[in-house]
Amino acid sequence: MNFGDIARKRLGFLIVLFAALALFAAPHMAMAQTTPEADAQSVNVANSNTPPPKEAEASVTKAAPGAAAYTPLGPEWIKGQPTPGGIDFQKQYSPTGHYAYNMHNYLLLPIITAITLLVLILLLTVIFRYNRRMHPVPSKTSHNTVIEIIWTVVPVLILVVIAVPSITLLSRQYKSAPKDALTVKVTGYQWYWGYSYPDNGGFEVISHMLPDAEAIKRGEPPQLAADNRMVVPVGVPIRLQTTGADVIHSFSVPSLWFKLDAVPGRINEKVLFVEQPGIYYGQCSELCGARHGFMPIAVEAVPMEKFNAWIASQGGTVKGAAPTQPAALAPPQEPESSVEGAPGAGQAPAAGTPATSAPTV
Ligand SMILES: [Cu+2]
Repeated sequence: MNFGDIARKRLGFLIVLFAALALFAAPHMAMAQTTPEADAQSVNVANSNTPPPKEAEASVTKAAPGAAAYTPLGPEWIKGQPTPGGIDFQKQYSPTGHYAYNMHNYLLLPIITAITLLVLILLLTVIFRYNRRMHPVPSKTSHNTVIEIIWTVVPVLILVVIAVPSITLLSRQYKSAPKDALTVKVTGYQWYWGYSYPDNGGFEVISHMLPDAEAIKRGEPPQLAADNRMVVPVGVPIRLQTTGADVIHSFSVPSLWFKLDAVPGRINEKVLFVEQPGIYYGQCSELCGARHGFMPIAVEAVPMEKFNAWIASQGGTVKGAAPTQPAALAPPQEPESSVEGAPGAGQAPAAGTPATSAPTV
């Protein structure tokens, strides 16, 4: 080996090293580029130290005359949201979520780790023990019945061990809702969400992303907070139906282990079950156009009495109660947000749109 060979090898090694460093550093650099304001936001949200917004200010629902009082949950109730630098699943707040989370962390991860380590050890053994220098005369062995049976049976057993909880999880996710479950219909629009309540008079709540400044003012995470949340009762199965008004969207809330496509011309259905009162954030998870990144989902889970009060504040009818006069229904909401500066419906993002920072598609 002459000097040129060695130099070339060293150079190759250095290039690989720099590439690896660059790959590792890139996400950190990107994070460092966020504005101090954005950093302050995440700190605020993480600590929830910001004073809760005035209830009247946060309330964007127009209460029907004589309706029971309803106030939206404050930021201290935020439970399902991404955390800076997080690599794990979000904390789960539904039975299916717990099951899937445990299966991932206590079954799949250990198996993956063990297999990876085993393969690594085998590779290193081959590289260092059976190279030409250490082991000049190679073995001529071509069969070993015991080893062949082991490396066939053991993977089969591993797959069976994975298959049982995996199929259980699948069937749990597709379990249909009980007959008396409350139905909530989610419609994806370009680019906002509509939540309608067919069991409660059929009114529809239109939900837009809050402008960043307004979200921070309310102590909520920017780009995840919405002007009108999807309010649901806690501790009961909800028959959530999704459909798309224009293109395919996807209704996804990670902390509730829920993701369902919203497809034009058809209804998809899945059970949503929220264990604890709180606010859970999600996002549209199907590329749906220019403002795909700006149609967050905010689910507010509240006890049944509070949910009924909310229904009343929307002019809807409480399930099982005597229907009120149709005239009492609140007028259908405009697709435009009631919050000043919130992105309106159907507008493509223009340069210098005040409400948003750079899209992260
Ligand atoms: Cu969408």
